Amino acid sequence: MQLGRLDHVGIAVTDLAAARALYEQVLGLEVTHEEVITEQGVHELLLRAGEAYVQLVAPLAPDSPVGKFLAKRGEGVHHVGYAVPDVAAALAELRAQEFEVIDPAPRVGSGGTTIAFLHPKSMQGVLVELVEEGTGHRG
Ligand code: V0V
Ligand code: CO
Repeated sequence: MQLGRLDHVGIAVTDLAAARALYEQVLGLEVTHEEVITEQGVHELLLRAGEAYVQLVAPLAPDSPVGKFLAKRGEGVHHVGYAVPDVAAALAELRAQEFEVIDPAPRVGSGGTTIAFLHPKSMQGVLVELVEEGTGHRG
């Protein structure tokens, strides 16, 4: 597995506007991208923090991954995303090691990225996302 830089930290929030105000006004970060990603059940905001992003994710429905997380654990760090050059290759490598992944095949993520998730139960309690840069723009 060839991991690149830390791409983003995903933070689960109930109120996207309140979270945005906090990150903009208190931490001074700037929103560079906003998207509703129906397939993942999230409304997200990306804020640039140096070479990485903070990804604020609010659930589109209570039975979505972030909706369930909020109900069980409340607001907080939800996942960590790492850049990889090739998500499909990384998944094939993990499969060869019989490592538990959530997504058997890559999915479409924020700003046209290609993504896949590794299960928190196999990653010592942390949901890990692999992110391959796409042709889209995240700011
Ligand atoms: C759940 N658990 C977590 C967790 N979510 N542990 C650490 N971090 C998380 N984020 C724990 C939960 O506390 C339970 O532990 C156990 O896993 C089973 O949870 P559950 O509530 O029954 O939920 P499941 O099993 O239905 O689903 C959990 C998984 C699901 C992780 C499989 O959330 C998933 O598929 N996530 C990947 C997709 C996703 O999160 N999308 C939103 C971000 P106990 O109680 O058994 O101990 S989208 C995104 O980031 C995008 C688009 C992007 O960056 O581009
Ligand atoms: Co993410």
